[in-house]
Amino acid sequence: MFLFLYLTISLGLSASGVVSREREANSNGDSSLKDIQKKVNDLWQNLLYPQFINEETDRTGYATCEVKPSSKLDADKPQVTGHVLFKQSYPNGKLEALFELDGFPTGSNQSGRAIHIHELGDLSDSCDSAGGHYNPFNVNHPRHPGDFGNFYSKEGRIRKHKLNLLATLFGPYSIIGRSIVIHEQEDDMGKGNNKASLENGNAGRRLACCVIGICNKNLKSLLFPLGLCLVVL
Ligand SMILES: [Cu+2]
Ligand SMILES: [Zn+2]
Repeated sequence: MFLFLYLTISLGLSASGVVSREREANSNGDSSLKDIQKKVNDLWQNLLYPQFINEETDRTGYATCEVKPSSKLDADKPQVTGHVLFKQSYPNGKLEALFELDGFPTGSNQSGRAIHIHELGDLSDSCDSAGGHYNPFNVNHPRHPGDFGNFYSKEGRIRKHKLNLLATLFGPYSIIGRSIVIHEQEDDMGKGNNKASLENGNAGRRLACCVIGICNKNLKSLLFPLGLCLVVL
């Protein structure tokens, strides 16, 4: 009887030991997979944009796009200038952007203006050589990562802070080196019932554009103090 009890207890104990060791092995497996994913991401990021994950920085990526008017515009069109600033913490943060644009007409009843990320950072033919919408996943407009929607100017200015954007500064789908285009007209958000609507939102001519580039943290920390967009310029 005692022998039976002894055997039962010791079998039970060793079985629970096996189970907990298995659990440990599984969680070790999960965490080592996560480690590998993180190492691959870091390696990729380090190769492409080493300054984003320099351990001495705050592991936040900053980018800027200095907007200039298209050189192809007629003289009576708005001459839009300004910048779009981006901020994103590495590796899993959502992109946020601050739009500060000037030069729109000051009258009331201004139409909305579409702003998008376009595929190419090529401004050799001004904004016209920036290509179509950046569309890495081959989807219809307005589901492109750089479809920022419509912006409305007040007294000739646009000031807008957008959070949780789909676009990213990091990895294979980074928007660094691509362009931003500010359009003359409103984006129909894919509801125009024609082919162009699902490609570009029928937003009309390109008023202004710029190429997105990595920028220095110090300037941007002035522009994004404590993550708020209190503009110092
Ligand atoms: Cu566009
Ligand atoms: Zn689009």
